[in-house]
Amino acid sequence: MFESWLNDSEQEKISSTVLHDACSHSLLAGGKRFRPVLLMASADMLGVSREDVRPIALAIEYIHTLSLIHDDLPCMDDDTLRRGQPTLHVKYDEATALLAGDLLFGRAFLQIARSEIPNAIKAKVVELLSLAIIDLCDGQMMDLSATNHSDSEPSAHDKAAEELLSRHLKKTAALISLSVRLPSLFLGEARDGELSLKLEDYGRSLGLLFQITDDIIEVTSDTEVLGKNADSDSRGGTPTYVSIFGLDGARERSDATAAKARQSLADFGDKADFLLWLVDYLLKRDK
Ligand code: GRG
Repeated sequence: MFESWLNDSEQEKISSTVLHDACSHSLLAGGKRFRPVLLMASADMLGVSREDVRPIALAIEYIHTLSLIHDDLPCMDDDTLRRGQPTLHVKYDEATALLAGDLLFGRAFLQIARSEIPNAIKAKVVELLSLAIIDLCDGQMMDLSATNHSDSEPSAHDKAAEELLSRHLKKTAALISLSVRLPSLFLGEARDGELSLKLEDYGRSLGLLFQITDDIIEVTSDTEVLGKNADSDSRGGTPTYVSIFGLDGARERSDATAAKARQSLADFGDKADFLLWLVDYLLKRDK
Protein backbone atom coordinates (compact mmCIF):
# COMPACT_ATOMS: atom_id res chain seq x y z
CA MET A 1 0.00 0.00 0.00
CA PHE A 2 2.74 2.46 0.93
CA GLU A 3 4.56 1.82 -2.37
CA SER A 4 1.46 2.88 -4.32
CA TRP A 5 1.10 5.99 -2.13
CA LEU A 6 4.71 6.79 -2.96
CA ASN A 7 4.17 6.26 -6.70
CA ASP A 8 0.91 8.24 -6.70
CA SER A 9 2.18 11.15 -4.59
CA GLU A 10 1.99 14.46 -6.36
CA GLN A 11 5.40 15.42 -7.79
CA GLU A 12 6.11 19.13 -7.88
CA LYS A 13 7.67 20.26 -11.14
CA ILE A 14 11.43 20.68 -11.09
CA SER A 15 13.53 21.55 -14.10
CA SER A 16 16.43 19.21 -13.36
CA THR A 17 15.80 15.64 -14.38
CA VAL A 18 19.06 14.67 -12.64
CA LEU A 19 17.74 15.94 -9.31
CA HIS A 20 14.39 14.28 -9.93
CA ASP A 21 16.07 10.97 -10.76
CA ALA A 22 18.41 11.26 -7.78
CA CYS A 23 15.45 11.61 -5.39
CA SER A 24 13.72 8.63 -7.02
CA HIS A 25 16.91 6.57 -6.83
CA SER A 26 17.04 6.93 -3.06
CA LEU A 27 13.31 6.69 -2.40
CA LEU A 28 12.72 3.64 -4.58
CA ALA A 29 15.92 1.75 -3.76
CA GLY A 30 14.05 -0.74 -1.56
CA GLY A 31 14.01 0.52 2.02
CA LYS A 32 12.15 -1.54 4.59
CA ARG A 33 9.50 1.23 5.04
CA PHE A 34 9.65 0.47 8.74
CA ARG A 35 8.40 3.90 9.85
CA PRO A 36 5.36 4.07 7.50
CA VAL A 37 4.49 0.48 8.46
CA LEU A 38 4.62 1.47 12.14
CA LEU A 39 2.48 4.53 11.51
CA MET A 40 -0.18 2.47 9.70
CA ALA A 41 -0.05 -0.29 12.32
CA SER A 42 -0.55 2.26 15.08
CA ALA A 43 -3.43 3.85 13.13
CA ASP A 44 -5.02 0.40 12.70
CA MET A 45 -4.67 -0.36 16.41
CA LEU A 46 -6.29 2.97 17.35
CA GLY A 47 -9.08 2.75 14.75
CA VAL A 48 -7.75 5.75 12.79
CA SER A 49 -8.17 5.53 9.00
CA ARG A 50 -4.99 4.83 7.04
CA GLU A 51 -6.07 7.45 4.52
CA ASP A 52 -5.93 10.10 7.29
CA VAL A 53 -2.30 9.33 8.05
CA ARG A 54 -1.18 8.90 4.42
CA PRO A 55 0.48 12.37 4.10
CA ILE A 56 2.29 11.81 7.39
CA ALA A 57 3.56 8.38 6.27
CA LEU A 58 4.97 9.95 3.11
CA ALA A 59 6.50 12.88 4.99
CA ILE A 60 8.20 10.57 7.49
CA GLU A 61 9.67 8.33 4.78
CA TYR A 62 10.95 11.43 2.92
CA ILE A 63 12.59 12.73 6.10
CA HIS A 64 14.05 9.31 6.92
CA THR A 65 15.39 8.91 3.36
CA LEU A 66 16.95 12.37 3.35
CA SER A 67 18.63 11.63 6.68
CA LEU A 68 20.17 8.51 5.11
CA ILE A 69 21.38 10.46 2.06
CA HIS A 70 23.04 13.04 4.30
CA ASP A 71 24.34 10.37 6.70
CA ASP A 72 26.19 8.65 3.82
CA LEU A 73 27.97 11.81 2.63
CA PRO A 74 31.79 11.94 2.84
CA CYS A 75 31.58 14.63 5.55
CA MET A 76 29.44 12.28 7.68
CA ASP A 77 29.76 8.45 7.57
CA ASP A 78 31.31 8.44 4.10
CA ASP A 79 29.52 5.29 2.96
CA THR A 80 29.36 3.79 -0.52
CA LEU A 81 26.46 1.34 -0.25
CA ARG A 82 22.87 1.88 0.92
CA ARG A 83 19.75 -0.20 0.40
CA GLY A 84 21.89 -2.52 -1.72
CA GLN A 85 22.70 0.30 -4.17
CA PRO A 86 25.51 2.83 -4.52
CA THR A 87 24.92 5.77 -2.16
CA LEU A 88 23.60 8.89 -3.83
CA HIS A 89 26.84 10.88 -3.84
CA VAL A 90 28.60 7.86 -5.37
CA LYS A 91 26.01 7.38 -8.13
CA TYR A 92 25.73 11.15 -8.81
CA ASP A 93 27.92 13.58 -6.87
CA GLU A 94 27.99 15.30 -3.50
CA ALA A 95 26.17 18.45 -4.56
CA THR A 96 23.34 16.42 -6.11
CA ALA A 97 23.06 14.26 -2.99
CA LEU A 98 22.91 17.32 -0.75
CA LEU A 99 20.25 18.95 -2.91
CA ALA A 100 18.19 15.76 -3.25
CA GLY A 101 18.12 15.58 0.55
CA ASP A 102 17.08 19.22 0.81
CA LEU A 103 14.39 18.71 -1.82
CA LEU A 104 12.93 15.76 0.09
CA PHE A 105 12.75 18.04 3.13
CA GLY A 106 10.58 20.44 1.12
CA ARG A 107 8.45 17.58 -0.18
CA ALA A 108 7.86 16.26 3.32
CA PHE A 109 6.37 19.49 4.62
CA LEU A 110 4.49 20.12 1.35
CA GLN A 111 2.68 16.80 1.87
CA ILE A 112 1.49 17.92 5.28
CA ALA A 113 0.69 21.51 4.27
CA ARG A 114 -1.44 20.45 1.28
CA SER A 115 -3.23 17.63 3.09
CA GLU A 116 -6.77 17.68 4.39
CA ILE A 117 -5.61 17.08 7.95
CA PRO A 118 -7.54 19.46 10.25
CA ASN A 119 -5.48 22.57 11.02
CA ALA A 120 -5.04 21.95 14.76
CA ILE A 121 -3.68 18.44 14.13
CA LYS A 122 -1.58 19.70 11.23
CA ALA A 123 0.12 22.26 13.47
CA LYS A 124 0.88 19.57 16.07
CA VAL A 125 2.24 17.20 13.39
CA VAL A 126 4.55 19.94 12.11
CA GLU A 127 5.71 20.74 15.66
CA LEU A 128 6.45 17.09 16.51
CA LEU A 129 8.14 16.41 13.17
CA SER A 130 10.32 19.50 13.64
CA LEU A 131 11.32 18.34 17.14
CA ALA A 132 12.19 14.88 15.79
CA ILE A 133 14.36 16.45 13.07
CA ILE A 134 16.17 18.51 15.71
CA ASP A 135 16.73 15.28 17.69
CA LEU A 136 18.08 13.57 14.57
CA CYS A 137 20.58 16.38 13.99
CA ASP A 138 21.57 16.41 17.66
CA GLY A 139 21.96 12.61 17.70
CA GLN A 140 23.99 12.72 14.50
CA MET A 141 26.30 15.34 16.00
CA MET A 142 26.77 13.11 19.07
CA ASP A 143 27.53 10.28 16.67
CA LEU A 144 30.18 12.28 14.85
CA SER A 145 31.89 13.27 18.09
CA ALA A 146 31.40 9.92 19.88
CA THR A 147 34.63 8.60 21.32
CA ASN A 148 35.74 5.44 23.01
CA HIS A 149 36.46 6.18 26.69
CA SER A 150 39.70 4.66 27.81
CA ASP A 151 39.36 1.73 30.19
CA SER A 152 41.53 3.40 32.82
CA GLU A 153 39.00 6.21 33.22
CA PRO A 154 36.85 5.74 36.34
CA SER A 155 33.26 4.76 35.48
CA ALA A 156 34.21 4.93 31.77
CA HIS A 157 31.88 2.05 31.03
CA ASP A 158 28.83 3.76 32.61
CA LYS A 159 29.61 7.01 30.85
CA ALA A 160 29.91 5.25 27.50
CA ALA A 161 26.62 3.39 28.08
CA GLU A 162 24.85 6.64 29.03
CA GLU A 163 26.15 8.44 25.94
CA LEU A 164 25.15 5.54 23.72
CA LEU A 165 21.58 5.55 25.05
CA SER A 166 21.19 9.30 24.69
CA ARG A 167 22.63 9.23 21.14
CA HIS A 168 20.33 6.46 19.93
CA LEU A 169 17.22 7.87 21.60
CA LYS A 170 17.73 10.91 19.38
CA LYS A 171 19.29 9.51 16.23
CA THR A 172 17.20 6.38 15.79
CA ALA A 173 14.33 6.22 18.30
CA ALA A 174 12.93 9.76 17.81
CA LEU A 175 11.48 9.20 14.32
CA ILE A 176 10.46 5.61 15.05
CA SER A 177 8.66 6.67 18.23
CA LEU A 178 6.99 9.57 16.46
CA SER A 179 5.65 7.22 13.78
CA VAL A 180 3.82 5.24 16.46
CA ARG A 181 2.67 8.28 18.40
CA LEU A 182 1.25 10.53 15.64
CA PRO A 183 -1.95 8.62 14.74
CA SER A 184 -3.41 9.17 18.22
CA LEU A 185 -3.63 12.91 17.45
CA PHE A 186 -6.66 12.00 15.32
CA LEU A 187 -8.53 10.70 18.39
CA GLY A 188 -8.94 14.12 19.97
CA GLU A 189 -7.09 15.77 22.84
CA ALA A 190 -8.51 13.72 25.72
CA ARG A 191 -7.83 10.25 24.21
CA ASP A 192 -4.49 11.44 22.83
CA GLY A 193 -3.50 12.61 26.31
CA GLU A 194 -4.33 9.16 27.71
CA LEU A 195 -2.50 7.16 25.06
CA SER A 196 0.41 9.22 23.74
CA LEU A 197 2.88 8.37 26.54
CA LYS A 198 2.32 4.62 26.17
CA LEU A 199 2.73 4.85 22.41
CA GLU A 200 5.88 6.94 22.79
CA ASP A 201 7.30 4.49 25.35
CA TYR A 202 6.69 1.57 23.01
CA GLY A 203 8.20 3.53 20.09
CA ARG A 204 11.29 4.50 22.07
CA SER A 205 11.91 0.91 23.19
CA LEU A 206 11.32 -0.32 19.65
CA GLY A 207 13.76 2.30 18.31
CA LEU A 208 16.41 1.23 20.81
CA LEU A 209 15.76 -2.42 20.01
CA PHE A 210 16.16 -1.55 16.33
CA GLN A 211 19.55 0.01 17.08
CA ILE A 212 20.80 -2.76 19.38
CA THR A 213 19.90 -5.43 16.82
CA ASP A 214 21.47 -3.24 14.09
CA ASP A 215 24.72 -3.21 16.07
CA ILE A 216 24.51 -6.99 16.56
CA ILE A 217 23.91 -7.81 12.90
CA GLU A 218 26.65 -5.40 11.84
CA VAL A 219 29.11 -7.86 13.36
CA THR A 220 27.24 -11.09 12.62
CA SER A 221 26.03 -10.50 9.02
CA ASP A 222 27.92 -9.89 5.83
CA THR A 223 27.63 -7.00 3.39
CA GLU A 224 25.63 -8.99 0.82
CA VAL A 225 22.83 -9.76 3.31
CA LEU A 226 22.84 -6.27 4.84
CA GLY A 227 22.74 -4.19 1.62
CA LYS A 228 25.18 -1.78 3.26
CA ASN A 229 28.78 -2.20 4.25
CA ALA A 230 28.94 -4.56 7.25
CA ASP A 231 30.61 -3.10 10.31
CA SER A 232 30.36 0.40 8.80
CA ASP A 233 29.41 2.03 12.14
CA SER A 234 32.26 0.54 14.11
CA ARG A 235 34.76 1.20 11.29
CA GLY A 236 35.39 4.73 12.50
CA GLY A 237 35.69 3.60 16.13
CA THR A 238 32.20 4.85 17.10
CA PRO A 239 31.07 2.93 20.19
CA THR A 240 28.24 0.44 19.59
CA TYR A 241 26.19 -1.84 21.87
CA VAL A 242 28.52 -4.69 20.93
CA SER A 243 31.74 -2.72 21.49
CA ILE A 244 30.54 -1.55 24.92
CA PHE A 245 28.66 -4.59 26.26
CA GLY A 246 30.07 -7.42 24.11
CA LEU A 247 27.88 -9.65 21.91
CA ASP A 248 26.22 -11.48 24.82
CA GLY A 249 25.67 -8.24 26.73
CA ALA A 250 24.09 -6.63 23.66
CA ARG A 251 21.81 -9.67 23.26
CA GLU A 252 20.76 -9.41 26.92
CA ARG A 253 19.94 -5.74 26.38
CA SER A 254 17.91 -6.48 23.28
CA ASP A 255 15.82 -9.02 25.26
CA ALA A 256 15.25 -6.54 28.11
CA THR A 257 14.33 -3.74 25.71
CA ALA A 258 11.91 -6.03 23.85
CA ALA A 259 10.23 -6.88 27.16
CA LYS A 260 9.84 -3.16 27.90
CA ALA A 261 8.31 -2.54 24.47
CA ARG A 262 5.77 -5.35 25.00
CA GLN A 263 4.90 -4.01 28.47
CA SER A 264 4.06 -0.53 27.07
CA LEU A 265 1.30 -2.06 24.94
CA ALA A 266 -0.25 -4.14 27.74
CA ASP A 267 -3.43 -1.98 27.81
CA PHE A 268 -4.19 -2.41 24.11
CA GLY A 269 -5.03 -6.13 24.25
CA ASP A 270 -5.08 -8.13 21.03
CA LYS A 271 -5.41 -4.94 18.97
CA ALA A 272 -1.65 -4.60 19.55
CA ASP A 273 -0.86 -8.01 18.00
CA PHE A 274 0.94 -6.64 14.94
CA LEU A 275 3.00 -4.11 16.91
CA LEU A 276 3.94 -6.92 19.31
CA TRP A 277 4.88 -9.16 16.38
CA LEU A 278 7.21 -6.38 15.18
CA VAL A 279 9.13 -6.64 18.46
CA ASP A 280 9.79 -10.33 17.74
CA TYR A 281 10.61 -9.55 14.12
CA LEU A 282 13.31 -7.09 15.23
CA LEU A 283 14.72 -9.56 17.75
CA LYS A 284 15.10 -12.22 15.03
CA ARG A 285 16.10 -10.08 12.05
CA ASP A 286 19.40 -10.67 10.26
CA LYS A 287 19.37 -7.61 7.99
C1 GRG B 1 17.97 16.89 8.49
C2 GRG B 1 16.50 14.89 8.94
C3 GRG B 1 17.85 15.51 8.94
C4 GRG B 1 18.90 14.79 9.38
C5 GRG B 1 20.30 15.29 9.38
C6 GRG B 1 22.28 12.95 8.81
C7 GRG B 1 21.43 13.18 10.01
C8 GRG B 1 21.12 14.55 10.42
C9 GRG B 1 20.95 12.18 10.75
C10 GRG B 1 21.20 10.77 10.42
C11 GRG B 1 20.36 9.94 11.28
C12 GRG B 1 20.48 8.49 10.95
C13 GRG B 1 21.08 8.03 9.69
C14 GRG B 1 20.01 7.62 11.81
C15 GRG B 1 20.07 6.18 11.58
C16 GRG B 1 18.70 5.61 11.70
C17 GRG B 1 18.67 4.23 11.14
C18 GRG B 1 18.70 3.09 12.10
C19 GRG B 1 18.62 4.04 9.82
C20 GRG B 1 18.41 2.77 9.14
O1 GRG B 1 17.01 2.66 8.98
P1 GRG B 1 16.36 1.46 8.17
O2 GRG B 1 17.09 0.20 8.48
O3 GRG B 1 16.69 1.86 6.69
O4 GRG B 1 14.90 1.48 8.43
P2 GRG B 1 15.89 1.50 5.36
O5 GRG B 1 16.92 1.63 4.28
O6 GRG B 1 15.34 0.11 5.46
O7 GRG B 1 14.81 2.52 5.24
